[in-house]
Amino acid sequence: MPFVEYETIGDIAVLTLNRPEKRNAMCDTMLADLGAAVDRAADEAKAAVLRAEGKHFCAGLDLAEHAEKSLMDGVSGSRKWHAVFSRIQRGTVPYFVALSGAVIGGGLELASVGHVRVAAPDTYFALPEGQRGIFLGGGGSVNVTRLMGVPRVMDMMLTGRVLSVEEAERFGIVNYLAAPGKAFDKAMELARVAAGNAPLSNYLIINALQRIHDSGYDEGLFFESVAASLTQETPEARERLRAFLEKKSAPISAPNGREIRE
Ligand code: 1HE
Repeated sequence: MPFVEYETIGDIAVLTLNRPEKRNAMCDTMLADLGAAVDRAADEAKAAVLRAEGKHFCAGLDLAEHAEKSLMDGVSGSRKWHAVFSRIQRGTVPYFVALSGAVIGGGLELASVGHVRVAAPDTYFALPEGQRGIFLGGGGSVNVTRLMGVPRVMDMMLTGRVLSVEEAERFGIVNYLAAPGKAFDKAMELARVAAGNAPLSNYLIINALQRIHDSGYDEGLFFESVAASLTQETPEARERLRAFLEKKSAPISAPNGREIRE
């Protein structure tokens, strides 16, 4: 059995971390299995959902395996995490991550390279690298800090602070709070919506937005204009714009259940 199961449901690839007896701690084999599943999803799906078997999403790096590694193996191991995670973050399909239980260390680094995070009420987040005598190695210095800022990551790493799901939402890690046991269903619902988007728009959303944000003001605006005109030229865009103008696609409605004032 691979440590990451792969299946497709319609256009959606579902990747399931499957090492619950070790709380889905990421060993080398599991990382390789994740990479293989990510590559399949890129070929076969229009969107992907990443979830985990068992109560906990991921307890981070497999510390038992890590404890035996040489310095050089540690560095190349970290680079392998970066390579696999980059194929999620800057790949061809958007990832919706369904979270529950512990999202610790490398587990949070993994969650942070998804594009949208949905969390059940029992989810909690920690970065105990300081207490373990190690450091982030799965891209968290770049990606977790992008989500919630360097000061909050520093606090978590220095003090062992554990974030509740509400704090994590406030800090920008969690996009959606799901009902108990419903994180996967909500992630699937969102993935189905994204799978219906024009593929080039999705590609640019996941590949261009952050790069534009990272570039200079002028370069960013220039890149945006080029990306906008590229999408506009596709037959899909023309068809979708026409459908809206001919009132064949639904208009956007106000969010359900929220008070709307005139
Ligand atoms: C593990 C790991 C692991 C569990 N590596 N084996 N991550 C951590 O510091 C988190 C460490 N784990 C925990 O704090 C707890 O396991 C949990 C809060 C996640 C879950 O607690 P619980 O009571 O449900 O499970 P448990 O009894 O602690 O663990 C069950 C088994 O999983 C046990 O093995 P067993 O053989 O005794 O049954 C644990 O040893 C094993 N296990 N977590 C190895 N992480 C790219 S750099 C990223 C750097 C980091 O990720 S640092 C954070 C590491």
